[in-house]
Amino acid sequence: MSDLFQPKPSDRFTFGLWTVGNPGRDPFGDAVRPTVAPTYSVKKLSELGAYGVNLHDNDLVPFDATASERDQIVKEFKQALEDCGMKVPMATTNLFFHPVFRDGAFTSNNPKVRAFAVQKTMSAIDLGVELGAEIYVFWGGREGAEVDASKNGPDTIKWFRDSINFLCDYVKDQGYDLKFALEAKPNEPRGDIYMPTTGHMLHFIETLDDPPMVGVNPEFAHETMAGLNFLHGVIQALEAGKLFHIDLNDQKMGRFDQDLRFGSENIKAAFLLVKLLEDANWGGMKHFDAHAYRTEDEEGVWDFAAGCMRTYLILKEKAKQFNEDAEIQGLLAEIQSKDAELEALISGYSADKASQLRGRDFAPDQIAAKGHAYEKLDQLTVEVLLGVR
Ligand code: GLT
Ligand code: MN
Ligand code: MN
Repeated sequence: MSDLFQPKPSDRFTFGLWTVGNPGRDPFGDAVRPTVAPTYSVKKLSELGAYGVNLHDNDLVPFDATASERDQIVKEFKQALEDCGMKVPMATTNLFFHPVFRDGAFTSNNPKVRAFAVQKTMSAIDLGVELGAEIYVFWGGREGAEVDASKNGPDTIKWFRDSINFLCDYVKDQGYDLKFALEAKPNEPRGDIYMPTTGHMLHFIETLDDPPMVGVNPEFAHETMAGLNFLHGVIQALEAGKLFHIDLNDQKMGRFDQDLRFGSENIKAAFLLVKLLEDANWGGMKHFDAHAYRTEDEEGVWDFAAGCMRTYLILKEKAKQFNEDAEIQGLLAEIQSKDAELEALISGYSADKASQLRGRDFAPDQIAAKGHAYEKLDQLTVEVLLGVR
């Protein structure tokens, strides 16, 4: 098999400790795999060629650990990272598992819970920074509702904003070099989650005290659950300079949050995503937020992890092939034909341009008569993916 698809740390692939450590528990059934030690995941992932691991505070330090237990755990974990040459580029807070968060964390009706959530996040930020994280993710799994009558809706947005603003200031006050990335999800575990899509988050960010400090962490499965086009969400975030992090996985539309192996379901969408990131030379971490099928044992988990990275690299190679294919590029040049004079006319308003524009005859019926050759382009794309070109 080609070495081209062997992951290397320079590919910047990361996995959450909670992904390869997922024991396969679901709402209907118990764990099917033993829990693995974080230090073991670090070792196994480094052998597979990953760059690093990401974590929630409680993926590493149990919720009820004492200060000295915490320090001992962190010390051993740091040693494992060093031994394996692995990094922790992203960290986050578990604000969803403990029953105290059953009605939300930053958006709980109870001010004590909201304050505890901010306190817990401050400690988790300290932990993340101690481990070297530069991106801090906020996924509000419990920030939602089943009973909308229970909350004054606008308060929930305000509370969420107050918490993020507070934590941004905390980071600056500590002198940390850390940026925040907000991750949207439409539902699950709540019946409905507030600010359910990347688009909602992009707007919310602009209402914060320090918008440049905050970006998004879109997840393939989450936009797909909502029936949206993930690629379009990522494009908008990228164009806005807000793609701080990305959660790669796969998902069938209209299902529960499946977190499937990257590229296992929607190959064309995964291809176009990889092509987008590679063409843009995006410098962020390629983070896999997925887990092995519940049918798998430990060996299946490492097959899953290797598969995520291998598929990304195969799709990267396909993107290169697509970009070098003379027929495809010729077709694209025709499809995306330029007209410098007209483009200048409609960019940047002036009264003179408006009157020039009013005087032009575009012969729309003539333009409309011509097909766009997208059938041909899509077939060529599919053939690249199927390996016959
Ligand atoms: C959880 C969730 C993910 C988030 C993780 C970060 S935890 O597994 O399903 O989408 O990215 O909090
Ligand atoms: Mn995620
Ligand atoms: Mn998910």
